[in-house]
Amino acid sequence: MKKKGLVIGAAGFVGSYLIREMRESGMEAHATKLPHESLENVDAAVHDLDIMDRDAVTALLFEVRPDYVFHLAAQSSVGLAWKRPGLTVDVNIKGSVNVMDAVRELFYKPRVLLIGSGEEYGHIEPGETPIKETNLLRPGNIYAATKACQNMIGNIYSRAYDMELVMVRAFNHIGPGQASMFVVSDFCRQVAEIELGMREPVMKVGNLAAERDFTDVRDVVKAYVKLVALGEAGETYNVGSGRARAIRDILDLIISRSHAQIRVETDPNKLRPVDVPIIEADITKINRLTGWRPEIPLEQTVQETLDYWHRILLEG
Ligand code: A2R
Ligand code: GDD
Repeated sequence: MKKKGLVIGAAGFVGSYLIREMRESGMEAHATKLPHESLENVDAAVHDLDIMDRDAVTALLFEVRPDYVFHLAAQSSVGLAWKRPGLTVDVNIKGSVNVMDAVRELFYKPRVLLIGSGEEYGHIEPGETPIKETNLLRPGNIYAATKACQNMIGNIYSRAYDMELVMVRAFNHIGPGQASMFVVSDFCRQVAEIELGMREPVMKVGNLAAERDFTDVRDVVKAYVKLVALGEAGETYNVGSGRARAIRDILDLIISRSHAQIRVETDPNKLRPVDVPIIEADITKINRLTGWRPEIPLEQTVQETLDYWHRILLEG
């Protein structure tokens, strides 16, 4: 029998990629979006849902009765979390608890994937990279703290109520369609704007010394589909590439794809009050369980993201 999967928060970056992967793996797909969002051209039944409305989450779960739930809905920007801490806490903690409570009330036990972040590890001591799931969490920003909290509550619910909750710590994921508030999409958009004569040949950047672990979103959603079926209840799995890259090297790679003469300037607005120096995943745990490892090279993702911005900007 076909498994039924429900993606909560599907109108963001990851959602439509995940729906495609679910369909390819033979799942029936349901997806939610906020009422003001649009989610078109996806092969899924689409429902409106605000996870802050606890009763609405319960009603939808009773209506859809999914075998698998992918909980993506979040305030997902580290940068925005500094400016909107209350909103970030509400959506990422209270909203997630609403989802867990609604699942708990069901008359059966769906398997649920809670998407957290590599940012949960925060400050990493020398010798702790690549970082394992068992490492101490020292979140260094508000977004990271909310995701660490979701992870801890997920762990508690899973054991206390014998629920099938599986936690993910996703490291930076990138690809065509990502909002330009995230670094790779931001840099690619700026280069495309320069090439199309829409801005001066000057790129505005933030902290180039940070090192982050980047994975193509299409690889990330493959990991999610494997983990929702195979992940052990109450366990946490890193999803990343296993290799950190300096943001400066990413910038150089993106600029090297352009013929334009580009100058780079630091924009103080893009610097964060605190920016963890390095985040790099150890992906042994997920690899041992599922055989997953990422396949798409960074160079390909960067090129496709540049092409994406050219297309979007030309379409106006
Ligand atoms: O904030 P918006 O308007 O972009 O909507 C986001 C949505 N969302 C909500 N959905 C239901 N009820 C809410 N109260 C609520 N607040 C926000 O969740 C957006 O459409 C979606 C999350 O998508 P993105 O922000 O594009 O995140 P992405 O990159 O798809 O990442 C998926 C997950 C998130 O949990 C991240 O924190 C994690 O992976 O890295
Ligand atoms: N956005 C942005 N813009 N970041 C910049 C820039 C810039 O111009 N210049 C340097 N950076 C640095 C940031 O300071 C940070 O160290 C790094 O690039 C990555 O920033 P983002 O792409 O904004 O992502 P993030 O790491 O803060 O968060 C993303 O990854 C997390 C997983 O590690 C998001 O997708 C989160 O939702 C996700 O959990």
